[in-house]
Amino acid sequence: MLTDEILMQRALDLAQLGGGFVVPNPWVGCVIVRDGIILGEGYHAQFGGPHAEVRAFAGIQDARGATAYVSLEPCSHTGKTPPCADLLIKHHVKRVVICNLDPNPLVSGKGVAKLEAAGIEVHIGVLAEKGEALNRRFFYFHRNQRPYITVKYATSSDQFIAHPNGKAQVFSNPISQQLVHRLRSEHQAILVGVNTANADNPSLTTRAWQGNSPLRFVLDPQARMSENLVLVEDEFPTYIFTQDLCKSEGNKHWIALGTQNYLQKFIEYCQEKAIQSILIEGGTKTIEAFIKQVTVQEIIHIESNEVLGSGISTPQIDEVNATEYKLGPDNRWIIQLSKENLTQ
Ligand code: AOF
Ligand code: ZN
Repeated sequence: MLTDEILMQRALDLAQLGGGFVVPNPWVGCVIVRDGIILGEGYHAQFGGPHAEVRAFAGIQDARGATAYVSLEPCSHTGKTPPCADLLIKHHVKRVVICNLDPNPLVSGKGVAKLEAAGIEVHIGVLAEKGEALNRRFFYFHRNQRPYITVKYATSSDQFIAHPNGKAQVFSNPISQQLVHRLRSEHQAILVGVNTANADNPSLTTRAWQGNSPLRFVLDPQARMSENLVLVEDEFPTYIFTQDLCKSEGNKHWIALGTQNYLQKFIEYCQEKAIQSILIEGGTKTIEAFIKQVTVQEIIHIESNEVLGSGISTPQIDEVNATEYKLGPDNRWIIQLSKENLTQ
C-alpha cells in the first residue's frame, strides 16, 4: 500500500534531483496521487524555473479529488511563477500533505491558509526531520537571518593541512573531490582567506560535479591578494573583502569593511545581500576565526591516509558527535552537524 510516508519519501527523492542548480531556492518535490495511482510528479529543477507543483501538474488533465504530496509548503506569492497554492486549488485536489512549512516570510503559513480556506484538507509534518535535513541551509537562513556556514578542510593522517612553506598537498581522492564540488554547487558562496588564495591560486568553481558555481569570496583585510590569480583573471565574479580598499574591475569587486569588527561586518554584508550559505575552504587561520568569532553550522574534515611529517597544523576543532564515512581506500569523510540548527 502507498502510505503518506512512502509518497513523501518519493517527493523528497525528487526534490534532491534539483542538485546544484536551485540554490538559493530550496529543494522541493511534488507527487500527485489518486486511488493509489501516481498521476504526475515533478521537482524544482533550476533557480528561477517552474516550481515542483507546476511541473507535477504539467501533464495532468484531471486531478479532481487527488492528494498532492509536497516536500515544502506550497507558495502563496507571485514570484517568478504564480502561487502554487492557487494551482492546487484550481485542480480541485482534495488533500495536500506537506513535509515542512516554508519559513520564507513571503510564504510562512500563508500557503496552508489559502488551501484550507478553499476547503482542502492539509496534513503537515510527514517525514519532517528528513525535509529539515535536506533544506537545512535554506531553513537556517530564513529562521536566523544569517548565512548557514559550512567549514571544509582536508588533512594528512598526522593532521597537517599543507607543507611547512604553505605549499598545498592534494589529500582528496576522486570520490571526495566530487563530493566537495557537489558541496560547492549547494552553497551560495565559497570563501577562502588571502593566504590560501595567494598560495594555491584556486578557481573555486564547480567542475567535478554538475551544478552552478558559487559566488567566490576572499577575506583579505590588508589588501594583500596578488592580482595574477585565476580568481582575478577568469570570467567568474569574485568579491574581495578588505578593510579599506574599495574598487570594482568588471565583475571583480573589492569591498571595504572598515578596521573594526571585520568578521562581524562581513556577516552583516552577507545578511544585507541575503547570502544564504557559505562554504569555507580554508585555511587554518580563516577557519579558526569563523569557529571562534562566528557560529559554524557544519564541519567537514577530509582525512587522507598520507603522512606529511611536518607542515601547517589543522584547525583546532573537537570532533564531537561526528559521523565518519570511508571514501575509497585512502580517504575518510568526517562530518559534524549542529543538531540544534536542524530542529529550531
Ligand atoms: C513552492 N514550490 O518548488 C519551490 C518553492 O522566486 P520564486 O518565484 O522561484 O520563489 C522562490 C521561493 O518560493 C523560495 O524562496 C521558497 O520560499 C519558495 N519555493 N515553493 O511552492 C517549489 N521551490
Ligand atoms: Zn510555488
